[in-house]
Amino acid sequence: MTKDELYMWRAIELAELGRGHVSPNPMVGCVIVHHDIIIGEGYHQLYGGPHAEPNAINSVEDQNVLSEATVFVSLEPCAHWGKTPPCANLLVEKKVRRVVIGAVDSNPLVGGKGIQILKDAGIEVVTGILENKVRDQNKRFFTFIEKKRPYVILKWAQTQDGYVARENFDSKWISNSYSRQLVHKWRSEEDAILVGTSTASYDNPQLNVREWEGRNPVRIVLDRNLTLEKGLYLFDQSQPTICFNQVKSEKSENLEFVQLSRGFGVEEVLEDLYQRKIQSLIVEGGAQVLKSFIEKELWDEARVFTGQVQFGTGISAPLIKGKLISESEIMGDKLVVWENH
Ligand code: AOF
Ligand code: ZN
Repeated sequence: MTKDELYMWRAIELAELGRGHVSPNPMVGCVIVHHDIIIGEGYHQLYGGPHAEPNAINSVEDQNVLSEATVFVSLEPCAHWGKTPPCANLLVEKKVRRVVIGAVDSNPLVGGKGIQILKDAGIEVVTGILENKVRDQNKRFFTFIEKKRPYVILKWAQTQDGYVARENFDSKWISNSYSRQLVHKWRSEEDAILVGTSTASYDNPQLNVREWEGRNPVRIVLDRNLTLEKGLYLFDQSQPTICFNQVKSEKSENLEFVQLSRGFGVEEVLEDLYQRKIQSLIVEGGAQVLKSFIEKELWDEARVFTGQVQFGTGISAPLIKGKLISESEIMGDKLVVWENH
């Protein structure tokens, strides 16, 4: 690892402290180094609050040495007047000697303009240090900005013999309670969670975070003809819920019916969620809905549990082709994570 990578690693580590508090902004960390000693650190702590760079600059005791210092920042310093003044201007004002950047900010308000401001001021700029790490850390932000849709995570549990449910939708537990707890953690990490009509009606899921601490995602249910019973947990208004359909638009507290008029496909759903600034979505089934995301290539990650049971017959699990990211074992269940490439 080079010195630049080492300090960038620290910036990424700092950025991570913002996870869960800065969305829909990216996580960003900043380290200031003078003669090989870290003299300042900061990160973007809270959505709407100061960015990483001013926090790091303010932490430096002797502001006079900034002109000989190198600033390591995981994301390109911003060039726009947003909720705070442009960070690139701040670095120019402080006359820092060198700026090392992880990834370019794809936000059209920034997109290279921050780098240009620095270069125009005669500051030495290096980019692309641990870029993949930074992009992976902020995969939701980058997918949302670049693909104009939420980051999509598919999740399902299948039996040893490849079924996600019995023909009659009976017997919903395939994975063990530890795996299910992990799923609750995952729910707390995403903006929204989606299920189709069959899953909503047969499983009557609550789609909240019960077995973990954290905030509930927005619940999304697809019910084209509004045939779902209103007594289901999904309609109890206990957390923000959107029901996409082709019948009506109607809004009450925590429950919104949205009529999709242009079509009822995955594209239209994701388009609506993008407009609502939902950056990430976890799709929890059923098989038909999962398959439609796969068919349209509108997914980023798939997390597949294989439990220890066999059904012999039933509804087949989706088939997925992607890059294998990890394989692990959770008390007898197998968990495989795929990435779409
Ligand atoms: C930086 N440093 O630490 C972060 C940046 O609404 P604002 O003013 O907070 O601006 C948000 C945008 O600024 C966000 O979409 C992204 O492009 C950039 N985030 N930039 O220089 C930071 N968090
Ligand atoms: Zn900024």
